[in-house]
Amino acid sequence: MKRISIAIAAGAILAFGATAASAGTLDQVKQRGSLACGSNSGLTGFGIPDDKGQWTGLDVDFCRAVAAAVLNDPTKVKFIPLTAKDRFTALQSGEVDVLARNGTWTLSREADLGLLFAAVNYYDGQGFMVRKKLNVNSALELNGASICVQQGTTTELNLADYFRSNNMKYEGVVFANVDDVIKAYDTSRCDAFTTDVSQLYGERIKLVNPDEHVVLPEVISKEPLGPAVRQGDDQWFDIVKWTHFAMINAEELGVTKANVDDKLKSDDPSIRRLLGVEGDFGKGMGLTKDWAYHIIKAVGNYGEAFERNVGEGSKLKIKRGLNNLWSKGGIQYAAPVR
Ligand SMILES: N[C@@H](CCC(=O)N[C@@H](CS)C(=O)NCC(=O)O)C(=O)O
Repeated sequence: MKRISIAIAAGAILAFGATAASAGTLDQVKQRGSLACGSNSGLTGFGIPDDKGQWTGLDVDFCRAVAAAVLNDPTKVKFIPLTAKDRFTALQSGEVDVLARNGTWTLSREADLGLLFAAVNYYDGQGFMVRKKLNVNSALELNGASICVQQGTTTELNLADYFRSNNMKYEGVVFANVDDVIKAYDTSRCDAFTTDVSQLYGERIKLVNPDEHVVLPEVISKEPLGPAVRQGDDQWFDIVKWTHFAMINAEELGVTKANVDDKLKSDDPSIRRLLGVEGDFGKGMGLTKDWAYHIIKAVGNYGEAFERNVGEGSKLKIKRGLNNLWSKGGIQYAAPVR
């Protein structure tokens, strides 16, 4: 008898332990009054504070959108700078509620690290940058090259795969810190720099003479970048996922930061549901019915966030490409609000 009750008690503690550690993120965020967002702290277009200490970027805006949905206030976000190496542990340990930091969705990051990627807010792929004066026109001409790469990234692994499958050799010049990678490349300690293509454009700006460098045409991997959460809290997973979907649906329906108030009067049933004029689609997630209205009012739709941070309205001038809506030749597609 005694044994059984000890076993039951232990089971109860385990079950309780699991719940306390993982579930209830929404309540924790509400109680704290702010969202802890794991961010990149130096990546133009995705996550970086400007001269006035104001955080900017596509991932930064994503966290603001989550805060708008949950706390009705996009400013209630604490951005926690995380390097490539320490980002997943910070999410696992509960230091951050969401990790929105140019992270690639992979099987092992979900199944082995106990995480879930909630959406893809930027479809990317890995590329190479070289000095123009090297006269290299293709990554296939890089046999024997030295290549600067950051540790703890998918980049490091894809680099090895690419050279192996093309029967080429390279010398990896590897650093844990991105600034060291950039410095090494900029001072010619390596012939090429490799990372996700969006990041090549973001990092090129930091070089002494950005115009002296060129991004090679090959894209050697799939890098679906998106926000991640811990496993074990389905409600929170839904909130993060539907934040992205709300931004995509808003773009598809022509709802923008500027016209969202007018759209409250729209007769279109899809717009009425999205903005909470008809039905209550926030309730099931523990949110108010106008959760998506707050997102759009705060950061705009996905297209607006893209253009402002990485597209035509930014220094990067990246084309929408794969990140265009599915109805406009891209692959951004959201499930419907109904
Ligand atoms: N998407 C890839 C690469 C992401 C990544 O961390 N890239 C580097 C190179 S630009 C970076 O952001 N470093 C910034 C830092 O560690 O502070 C991944 O998830 O592994």
